[in-house]
Amino acid sequence: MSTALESEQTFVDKFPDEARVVRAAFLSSFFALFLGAVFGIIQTLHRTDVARIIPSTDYYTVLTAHGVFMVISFTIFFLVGLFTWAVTRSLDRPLLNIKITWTWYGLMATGMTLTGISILAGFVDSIDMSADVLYTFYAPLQAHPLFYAGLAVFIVGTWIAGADWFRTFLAWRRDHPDERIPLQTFMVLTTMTMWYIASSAVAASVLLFLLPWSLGFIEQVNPTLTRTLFWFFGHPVVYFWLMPAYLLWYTVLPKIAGGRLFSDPLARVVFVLFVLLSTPVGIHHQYLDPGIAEGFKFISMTNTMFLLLPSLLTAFTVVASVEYGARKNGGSGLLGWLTHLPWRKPEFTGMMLAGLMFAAGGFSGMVNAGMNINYLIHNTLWVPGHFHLTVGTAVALTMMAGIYWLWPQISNKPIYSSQIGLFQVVLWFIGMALMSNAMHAQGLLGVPRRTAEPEYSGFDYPTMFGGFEELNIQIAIGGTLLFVSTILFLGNLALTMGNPKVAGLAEPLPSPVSGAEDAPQVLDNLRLWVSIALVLVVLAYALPIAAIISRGGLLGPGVGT
Ligand code: HAS
Ligand code: CU
Repeated sequence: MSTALESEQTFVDKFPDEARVVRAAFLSSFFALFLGAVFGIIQTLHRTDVARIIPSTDYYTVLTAHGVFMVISFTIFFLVGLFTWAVTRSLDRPLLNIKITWTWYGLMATGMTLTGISILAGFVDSIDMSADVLYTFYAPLQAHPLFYAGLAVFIVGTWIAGADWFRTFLAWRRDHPDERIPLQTFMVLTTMTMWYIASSAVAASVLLFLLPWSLGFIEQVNPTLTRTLFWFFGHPVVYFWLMPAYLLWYTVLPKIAGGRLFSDPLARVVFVLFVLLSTPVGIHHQYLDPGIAEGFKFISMTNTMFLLLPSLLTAFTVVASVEYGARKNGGSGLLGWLTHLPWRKPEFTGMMLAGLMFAAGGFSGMVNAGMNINYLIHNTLWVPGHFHLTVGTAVALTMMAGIYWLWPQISNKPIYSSQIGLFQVVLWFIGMALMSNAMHAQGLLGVPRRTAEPEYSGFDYPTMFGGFEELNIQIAIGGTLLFVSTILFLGNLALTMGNPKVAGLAEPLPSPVSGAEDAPQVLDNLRLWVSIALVLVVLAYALPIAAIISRGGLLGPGVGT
């Protein structure tokens, strides 16, 4: 029997052991965010020639550290924390064995520490170790073996985390044979399914090629093959970052808006579409690679265009759910309902601004995905412009905003200051609007990405509005605002942790307007979706990979053919 008292319990009241893991994962995530932000500000001021505190020879070390700490460490530690919360909360039962839970957390933390050390050692000339391979780490760039070994340990940690959640789900299933999979657990299981498929390729690339090559066991590798295996993983990984944000948009944002999720079935459809379509599209990062036939690139483009669908459905469902809340609270009119929303709450405004920016990021993604226009923007600063809207805002800002709602649930401590929180999320939005817009614009001017010295003084009218140098100023100001915003976020969280515990913070999540009972049973048939996903992967990748190996050899030209 669920009593009123129970619904007044927070997550930490009910599941103190799990809450500890969730907090540890979030804190690891935010430690990485801090490091990533420090390297971010160094880099933005260096590239725009505002302040050069590192020699340009260290630029790639900074860029690698920024990328790896942000998109591998910050995002994925947040994900495992959030998913642990979501599975436990929605199944309403503890994880099977908390020791296993701590084991995967420990593996992830150890792996990331090793990888982090190998990168940071690049700054110390007296140590013969470096890993300036950028967060994409494919050949021909080569890192110290510790970099790959750390990554491998980290990924194994995420695999065990997935197994932990699946096992807990199966135990729940035995007790509830006829019930629908609770929505949050459904989201976790589908996302992890995608992750297993995607990360198998990068694991193969690291264990079979990159690590043995870096250890000197094999002399060379086939760079096109390691690039292709990377992008097999490299596209779906962006949805691995995005799905925690979607989970919050679907299941928490409607509650904060004072409403309910509009449609549970539609949410399930979206996550199933991601399982099916996330992987057979990776070649859209390789439109300019020689060695892959145009036809395969065309197939990848077609799949990518279909892959827009789940995000477009998300835009509809999430906005509809928020509108439902606003209208329930007295909002009316075509747009008048927008004034009946809790804009003073940082968790609400942060997620909404993140969504708004994702609409822009989605559009630049559509540009990227077109084979012909891709030639215009590939390897220019447009691409970092794109991903600072997607992972850098849709994901990062949603995660920060989510913490303003989640942290009290997992610690019984109220947020230190909602005002600072509100200021912080708005500052992020302004900083990113400046930085990312200017990056897109510079990309169109032909400014390359991944270079320390983008000196384009040869441009006509370099200082005019929209010219190279003026855009540099926008990037530098934007980057600085983002750094300040991050520090405000971390400071607010640290002060929150110092707050005394209080009672009465519980915020139970409401059920959807259209619930799981309206969703066709087949949506919960994970076996079916995995099988179809695997067939699609084979169709998209078997021939291109076979062609790459038959032309270039398993271990590069002249070897292994
Ligand atoms: Fe991307 C490159 C195509 C989404 C991240 N992408 C990158 C790279 C990264 C990245 C990191 O086709 C660089 C990799 C590198 O280092 O080389 N991307 C796409 C497409 C999508 C897309 C088609 N990307 C993402 C997401 C990312 C991400 C998500 C991270 C999380 N991307 C590409 C391509 C390249 C690429 C090419 C290669 C470029 C090159 O040449 O190198 C789609 O998934 C986007 C779909 C999104 C939408 C938007 C829907 C809008 C919503 C908003 C709802 C509004 C709300 C609030 C909730 C269609 C859901 C409303 C607010 C109110 C106030 C009312
Ligand atoms: Cu992609």
